[in-house]
Amino acid sequence: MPTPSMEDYIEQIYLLISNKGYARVSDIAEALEVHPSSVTKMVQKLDRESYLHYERYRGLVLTAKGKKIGKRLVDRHDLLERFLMIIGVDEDNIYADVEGIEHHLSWNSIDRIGDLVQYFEEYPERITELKLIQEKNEEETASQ
Ligand SMILES: [Mn+2]
Repeated sequence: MPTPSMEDYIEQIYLLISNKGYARVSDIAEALEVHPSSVTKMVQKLDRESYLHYERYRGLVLTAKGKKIGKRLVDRHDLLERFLMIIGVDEDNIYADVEGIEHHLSWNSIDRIGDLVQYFEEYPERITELKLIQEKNEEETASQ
């Protein structure tokens, strides 16, 4: 299994390739807010562990293994964003919070959160009920 840091790189590389068709070291460095030399080091590690290959003209190419895990990581990120959105987390906090938790949950927890998200998406009136509880709690907090 990739480490949390490897996961961040594979996730970003997968996103860049899906969105732009390629992933350059400079783009990865910018997206992850790290130094390009750190990217080069990690890319070599990911190459050694056969998540990707560096090809002279095409640049970084994910292997089948890299693509599979990359898609899973991007889907996990999206799911957790939907989850935080549904439970009413402020939009400004969502991205950073997902980045903070995504590597630290078991796939078991991710799958069960997936069920919960599906439940709320299939019964949107439950989201309205949850909102009422939130409003009540926020009013109580505000009046304390
Ligand atoms: Mn992420």
